[in-house]
Amino acid sequence: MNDEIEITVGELARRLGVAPATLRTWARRYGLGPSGHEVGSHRKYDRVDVARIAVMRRLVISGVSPKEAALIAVDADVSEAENLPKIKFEERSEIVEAILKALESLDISFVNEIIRREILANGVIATWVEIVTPTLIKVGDHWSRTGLGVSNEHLLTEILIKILRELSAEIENPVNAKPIVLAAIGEELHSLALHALLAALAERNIQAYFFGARTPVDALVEVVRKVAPPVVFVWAQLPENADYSIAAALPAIRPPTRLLLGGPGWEPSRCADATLVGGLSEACEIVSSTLGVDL
Ligand code: B12
Repeated sequence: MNDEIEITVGELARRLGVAPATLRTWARRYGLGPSGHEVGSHRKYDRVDVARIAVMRRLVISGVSPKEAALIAVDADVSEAENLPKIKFEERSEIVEAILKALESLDISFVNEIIRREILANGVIATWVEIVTPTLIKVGDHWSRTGLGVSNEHLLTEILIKILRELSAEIENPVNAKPIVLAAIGEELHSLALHALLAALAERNIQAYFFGARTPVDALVEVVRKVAPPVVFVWAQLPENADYSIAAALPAIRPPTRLLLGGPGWEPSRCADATLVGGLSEACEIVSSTLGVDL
């Protein structure tokens, strides 16, 4: 850690997304003020001050009263990141709100920490369904209502991809001899649900080839010919990307490749030649049962 930092109340306010007036109140009321050099009539915040204010802010974001948060922040051992007080949430919706607020103030490490902690405690599926999906939907709704917040969408995407990728990095003894295939079809750039599926399958030791965004039907046909995967899972977030030609295009092989479709882009009435999957948990169950693996 850099011990040399010294910043003004204005800089700290910008960095943490807290109003300068709030920082002054925290200093006056709770003794969480700057203790660095005096510049003119103002002191600057040093590294320890900044770390304490960050602890205070995160606790307040997560619903702890300012008074209680200040008591914890003043006493916190801020010498190492792992010593920082752990934030407890009462409700899942509080976590979603905390993530949204943290994104607003670009507190990437906090978003990272919450999501990783949830996955560790409750697994990929519960975290994706109860925390990540509602957060993504809120971020998307905010953008479509106001035209703002695209940066939050990008930030959250990058954080999620990094976490989910790490979880699916290495599978030592996969239960399936042949990996399954995961792809987003046509011009589809939305691939997060596929990353979630890859990580949830990895938790179950199921291995997959990840083709990600904008995979053409021809490429999937070629892959099926080459490796005969037991399952091909195809994601379409947007209706214009749902390419229904995929069902007829996949080569008939023995044993057959099972085609699973996921995402709101698919129109159920046009998916008779495949299995349309409604959620992450269901996707894992169908993949497992197709592979003959008990969950
Ligand atoms: C992140 C994001 C992006 C990122 C994608 C990054 C990436 N690598 O994936 C970026 C910034 C690239 C992006 C781009 C665009 N986006 Co966008 N994006 C989103 C956002 C916020 C999350 C997408 C996501 O991952 N959704 C997956 C889950 C969380 O959401 P869901 O599919 O609705 O979930 C339901 C089911 O699918 C199911 N489910 C959830 N998870 C899983 C997992 C599995 C395995 C299964 C089977 C089911 C399942 O449960 C949910 C409840 O029913 C959504 C908001 C939203 N509501 O989804 C907008 C959203 C999808 N985007 C939208 C738009 C318009 C765009 C752009 C066209 C914007 C533009 N003008 O450029 C482009 C299109 C790019 C393209 N050609 O594909 C709109 C689509 C509106 C529509 N229906 O047509 C949305 C809905 C935002 C909004 N509210 O308007 N986007």
